[in-house]
Amino acid sequence: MAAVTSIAIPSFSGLKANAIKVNAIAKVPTSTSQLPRLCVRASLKDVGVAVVATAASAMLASNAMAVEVLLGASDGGLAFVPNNFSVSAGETITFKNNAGFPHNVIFDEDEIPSGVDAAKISMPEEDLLNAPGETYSVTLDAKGTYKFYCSPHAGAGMVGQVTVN
Ligand SMILES: [Cu+2]
Repeated sequence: MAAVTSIAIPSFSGLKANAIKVNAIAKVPTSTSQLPRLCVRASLKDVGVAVVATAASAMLASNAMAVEVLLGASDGGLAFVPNNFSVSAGETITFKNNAGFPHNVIFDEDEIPSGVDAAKISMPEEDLLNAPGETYSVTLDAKGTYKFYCSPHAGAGMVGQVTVN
């Protein structure tokens, strides 16, 4: 059977026996080829891994300019660990609760470089770090030697010193 049907339509002009041929496709193919599925999920997964890797790198980079001081020695001693260290001006010092808390960090107003406000770099006197892993961070900009202590344990020798270069 022919796939194409020709229909002759008589012209209405009457003078010429023109015929208009209309070609009609008798059978339209209905089977459309399957479109290939794109691996969108796989692509997104790769991008996600890349983003996580970038964030991890950024964290490592920022940690390079920071010093961590433990509040309370792991053996239970009431001390800053380390209790005498140096940092660069603008470097972040993070005091982290480790053992024997509550602790706090108070800079001695008579033992810091002149012009530095002890209240601005110390924790508020009434505040204490009570929970494990709790932190207090401070950044010192003026070069010199700073002495600090923990109010509850200063009498037990929980004092420290930092030199800003
Ligand atoms: Cu303490």
